[in-house]
Amino acid sequence: MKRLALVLMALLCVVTTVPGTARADNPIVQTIYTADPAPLVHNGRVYLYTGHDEDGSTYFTMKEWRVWSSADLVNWTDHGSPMNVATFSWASADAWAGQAVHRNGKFYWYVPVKDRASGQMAIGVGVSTSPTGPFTDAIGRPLVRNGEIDPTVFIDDNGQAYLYWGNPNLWYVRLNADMISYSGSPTQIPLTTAGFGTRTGDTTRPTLYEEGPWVYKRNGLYYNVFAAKCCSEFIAYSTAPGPTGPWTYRGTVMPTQGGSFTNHPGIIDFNGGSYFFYHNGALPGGGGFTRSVAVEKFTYNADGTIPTINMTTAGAPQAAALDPYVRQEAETIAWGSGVETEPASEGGMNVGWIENGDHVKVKGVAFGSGATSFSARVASATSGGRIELRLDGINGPLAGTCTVPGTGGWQTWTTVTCPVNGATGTHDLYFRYTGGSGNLFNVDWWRFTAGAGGNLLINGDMEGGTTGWGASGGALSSVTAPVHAGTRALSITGRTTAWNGITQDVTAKLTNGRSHTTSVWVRSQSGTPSAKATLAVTAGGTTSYVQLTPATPVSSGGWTRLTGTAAVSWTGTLTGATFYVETTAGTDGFSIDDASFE
Ligand code: FUB
Repeated sequence: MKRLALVLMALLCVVTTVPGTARADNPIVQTIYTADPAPLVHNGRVYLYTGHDEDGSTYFTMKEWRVWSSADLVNWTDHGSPMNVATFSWASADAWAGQAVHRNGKFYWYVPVKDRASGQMAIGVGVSTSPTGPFTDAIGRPLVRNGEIDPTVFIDDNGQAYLYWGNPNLWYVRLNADMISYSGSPTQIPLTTAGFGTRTGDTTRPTLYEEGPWVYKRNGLYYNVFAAKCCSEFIAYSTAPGPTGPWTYRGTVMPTQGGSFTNHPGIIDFNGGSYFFYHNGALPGGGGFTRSVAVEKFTYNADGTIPTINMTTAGAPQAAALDPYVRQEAETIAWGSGVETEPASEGGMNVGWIENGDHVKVKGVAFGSGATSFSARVASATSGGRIELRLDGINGPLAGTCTVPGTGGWQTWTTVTCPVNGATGTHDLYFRYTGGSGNLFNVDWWRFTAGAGGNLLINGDMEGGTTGWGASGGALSSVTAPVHAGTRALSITGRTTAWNGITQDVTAKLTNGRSHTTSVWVRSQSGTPSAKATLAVTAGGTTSYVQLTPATPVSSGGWTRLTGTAAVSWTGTLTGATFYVETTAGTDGFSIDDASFE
């Protein structure tokens, strides 16, 4: 992919010479070509399942699927490829358009892939306990096989799940609760012009329905958003009063645009906004077989109809600022130029193939009252180079420079740290990589350290074991799994009352009257208790309690972020202040990770 990366770098060099030019954030992945987006909201993050168009393809040459995730719709973390054609021993090729759903504490990923025995396209189902995989073949054979493609899965409010798919026809079947078998036979949805619009110029296909259905329900109305007409496709939709119809054609969602003769829809609601995912040929070298996934924010009309959505290079607005004081993956990228990613020996992915002048942009980084140092996990089989920390542009103010040494191998990791100045407030952060010729170094993760007024918690990422932390009852321990990020989290067990929590003394850190922003990730070990972060402030002989975050249900299936802003003030002499995470009721054990109190 370096060829694409180099072209991108050249393009961005041109862009950055124009003062004030808004930096595009669509397409959302620049390191490879991606297609067929299928978003899934889970535990406060958007997981995005895509295909991968091989470089220079002249057909839908697709060997693997990829997963990305984001908490803000702008900075996307690369989770690599947790499923590929070889995952399905019975499949021979064509890792085409699928969708993943969450049920029974598992993630089921339905995909079309070529069945070796019949030579026909079939629908396989991968399963994993994690949204990022790895996925295994759930049943060891096709779930359904009729030569048609593009599965979408919808679980109705009553628990009945439906699998829809098809090109040139449109099919559905009722999935059983196990999500890997079905009842009844695949049934064809009548493709009437009333239901799916009128296509002209193709007597074999009288309606607009082509492929790529995306079925969901909103406010009691069932939607089927699909790729219409060929070719080039546009995105259209139909609605129905029930999951099996009757469908009524409602018109265009996204006109034919963007330099790819296919398009493919995926729709979610996330943090109160609605988002439409699609693909186009907008990256350099892009086209019908070298596509890229993009996203736009939209608002439903009052009557539930979908407005016409146009492709933009700006993409969706950032849904939440990024916290630089917890470990961030180097492969969390708003826009990358010249770099690629690969699996890292310490887990996850790393950014690699870094050459002089390459850069990565991370958008909307909330430095708050200021960072004092920057650390990064790096490796270099050559003699390393430098990471320049620039604000708001590749040539923006330099907040620090970290020197990366040779470490003896591309996966031989060490942590480098350098001082930081002038990083306050919220900025787009540019990592500008410099050095000699050829590949310089790899980066696995990074983190800033706050000065006074930054993260007031010691060991907020829990990587230092239980250092700084205590428990108000129960047993506190440092655990290696599950973790939210990094290699350690804190766990409390043996709680006998709801206020038994994980605590840290912050008496020396408080300033009377200051407002504090809190963020902490929580996961229960059983049940779904509501958790909250609280500050107990003892002053003038009395103790008062400041609720730092709203009480939020947490589950054992994944991590939930508690976040909030609260002012802290007191009267008299401050004698004690304790930050703690507890539950509102019950005694379920829970874990916390990546906490900041700023
Ligand atoms: O990506 C391969 C095929 O192209 C998909 O299955 C279709 O939806 C179209 O996007």
